Amino acid sequence: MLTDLNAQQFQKDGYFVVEGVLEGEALASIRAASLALVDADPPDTQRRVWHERVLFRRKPFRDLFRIPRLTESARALMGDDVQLLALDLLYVAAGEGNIGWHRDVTFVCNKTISMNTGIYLDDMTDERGPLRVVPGSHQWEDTPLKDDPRLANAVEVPVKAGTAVFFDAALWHTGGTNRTDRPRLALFPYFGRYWVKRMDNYFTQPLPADLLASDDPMTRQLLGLGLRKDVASYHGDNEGYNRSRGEAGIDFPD
Ligand SMILES: O=C(O)CCC(=O)C(=O)O
Repeated sequence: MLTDLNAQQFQKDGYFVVEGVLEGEALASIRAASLALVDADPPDTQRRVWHERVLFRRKPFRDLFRIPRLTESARALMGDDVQLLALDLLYVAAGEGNIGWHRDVTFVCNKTISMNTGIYLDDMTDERGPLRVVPGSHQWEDTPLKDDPRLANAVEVPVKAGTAVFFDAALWHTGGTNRTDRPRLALFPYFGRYWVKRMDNYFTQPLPADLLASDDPMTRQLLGLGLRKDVASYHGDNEGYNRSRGEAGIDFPD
């Protein structure tokens, strides 16, 4: 799927585009489930984000784990011990937008330790306000200010529906204004190395039973439930070593 060259490009520019991550039935059912959430909201909502607890209660979002083009791309760009740290759905109403230039984490490393992903549910025409990024800015120490001259280097990423834009979480970016008369919808799976954990119990408690009981090794790793065989994280620990330090029945199933 992705090559070492692609990964090098990602490290250099701070972002990488993968087309066709959501297609056909997968795209249609995620769009429908997203629009149902929008419809349940007050009609004057201008912008809203739903997090993974809400989304994982709906099957089309749980099925994301069955899309190798997403999970394998994330693995290739982030590392073998990739984990899903969050999943957001973003809605921007017709006529609304521009969140302003920002980065998602404010510290900078010489390797990516967490990465956001915009999967756009509609064609990102100029009117719909595509993502804009400043290539290479993930290596800069400072956060973007409105009048920074380096913003002149920004590029637009006008992708087709179902395309994923993976970006280092420190990359300077902004979403454009939605100048259409339709919602602007995007999913944001946020990935990190396996040893970068959330501070709360986001995944284990609210996780739907079928995800918690999944025996698919990649799904379990992405949910932080266990590393795949022969994958090491942190200072080289594999799942066997992690378990040898824990207690069966409490830290992992018997
Ligand atoms: O709307 C987009 O394309 C980017 C959104 C974003 O950066 C954010 O919500 O933090």
